[in-house]
Amino acid sequence: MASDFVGDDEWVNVEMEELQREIDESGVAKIDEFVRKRLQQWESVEVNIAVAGDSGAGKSSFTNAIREICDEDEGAADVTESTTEPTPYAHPTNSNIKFWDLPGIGTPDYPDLETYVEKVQLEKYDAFLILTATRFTKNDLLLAEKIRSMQKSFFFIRTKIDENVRAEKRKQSYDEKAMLTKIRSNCLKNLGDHFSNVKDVFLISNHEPDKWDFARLAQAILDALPKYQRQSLTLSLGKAITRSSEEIFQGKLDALKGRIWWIAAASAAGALVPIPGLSVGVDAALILRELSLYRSQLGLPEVGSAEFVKLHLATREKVLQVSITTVAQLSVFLVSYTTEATIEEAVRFIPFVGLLVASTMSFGATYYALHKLLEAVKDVALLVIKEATDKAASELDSKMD
Ligand SMILES: Nc1nc2c(ncn2[C@@H]2O[C@H](COP(=O)(O)OP(=O)(O)O)[C@@H](O)[C@H]2O)c(=O)[nH]1
Ligand SMILES: [Mg+2]
Repeated sequence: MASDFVGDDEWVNVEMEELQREIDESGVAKIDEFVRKRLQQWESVEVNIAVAGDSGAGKSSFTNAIREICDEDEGAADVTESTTEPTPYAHPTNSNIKFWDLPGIGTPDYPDLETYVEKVQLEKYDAFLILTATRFTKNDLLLAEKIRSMQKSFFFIRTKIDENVRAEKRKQSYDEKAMLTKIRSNCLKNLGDHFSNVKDVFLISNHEPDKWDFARLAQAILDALPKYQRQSLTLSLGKAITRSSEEIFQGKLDALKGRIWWIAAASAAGALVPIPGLSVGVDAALILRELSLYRSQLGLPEVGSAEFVKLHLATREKVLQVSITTVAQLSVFLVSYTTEATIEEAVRFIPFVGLLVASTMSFGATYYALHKLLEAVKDVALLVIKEATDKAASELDSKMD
């Protein structure tokens, strides 16, 4: 299915034009280098997310949770002391993605909203998270109004839901869903008439980011960002969040799919490295590097890692099958497929890349190989996720027994 292969049609057209311009300007010779740089571009896109709210709201804990680092780790935000000035916390896998722990409004250095707005420089943030562990304050609302007037995105977040759930569990009439609904509607009441969308309120626990609205929040932040920033944050999110949300998993998959035709173009432009056993040459180094990105992005455990060792034998074997690192292994993997069908898919790119594809076989073969590999890694990743989920469920069951 053609539509399956290209996630974001409109953007592919925009990007193909970008490539065409580059060819017009610099010729074909430098395409390889251009594409390699272009594929790394997401790592240099800056994203600044502001995390606001009173002291004790869970700001530092949130910046740690979303970055998937423990409160005790190096680079973790301190959850024992309050921030006195905006402090950036970079994502461990991408230093251009920063979560800013903002000081509370009403603290000595920031006595009121006016001083706050002046000192904190709201313009520089791409989205705002407003946290509370109890009720949203007047200052929270004023800040949200201010952000809205700047036409930027903001989200209201109620933290420490795990504590509410624990307390509720002690009651005989335990009903988690009803309790969450009540907290949500209390938050809305508390926010007043100006902010009345239920979807804008997120109930989370920073200590259990796989539960409640944490994944929905991560997705909402992504949706609020422009294309390239969204792609950058999507590819920077860690394993736990990716596994806890089908939507984020799919987002990663789409971002990876969107890179394939670029690599096929680079491969076609570069010198061909013939793979033994394949009738056409593809750029094996490019493919292997991309495959390694697929594995890490979709959360496959490294061969030999503690997580890998604990997997079922059959799953381990599947992980091994896609943990290809040499040209010979790649050739064995690909030789079991026939290429014709995908070459047809690739034809739509020919008007653009035709110029540089003296031998179109290389474009088609690379394009095809990467789709097969991504598909294979996806299947294994889903298997690993399912196994992890099943294991967690049975551990919970045995605890309850
Ligand atoms: N149970 C629970 N405790 C939390 C949560 N978020 C933060 N905390 C705790 O609340 C305290 C204040 O959190 P912190 O992140 O430092 O808040 P900040 O002052 O807004 O930066 C710390 O002891 C955290 O461990 C949460 O979602 N659930
Ligand atoms: Mg703090």
